[in-house]
Amino acid sequence: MSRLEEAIEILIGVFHKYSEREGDKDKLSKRELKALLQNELGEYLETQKDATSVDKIMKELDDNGDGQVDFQEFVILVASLTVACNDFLSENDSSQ
Ligand SMILES: [Ca+2]
Ligand SMILES: [Ca+2]
Repeated sequence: MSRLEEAIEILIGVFHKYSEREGDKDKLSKRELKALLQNELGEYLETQKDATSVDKIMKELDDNGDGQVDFQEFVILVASLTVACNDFLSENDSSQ
């Protein structure tokens, strides 16, 4: 398996590790989302310590308005973080 394929599998695995905890096993409740953000994206999302930003992220991600974050909605967060991270790394490169 290539590294990218592996990364995709990891992404799916991480999502389900949290989505299976309660309620719908294919969707993240607010509590599940919060746990995922804190445990898996703590370095990227410092602000997650404060509960209002979990609310905000939930609202932004919940495209279909069902109060839960499904995998499709979750990958949008990952994609935008990946873009932000890439921008950050490129900026750092050019300043050297
Ligand atoms: Ca769930
Ligand atoms: Ca949703």
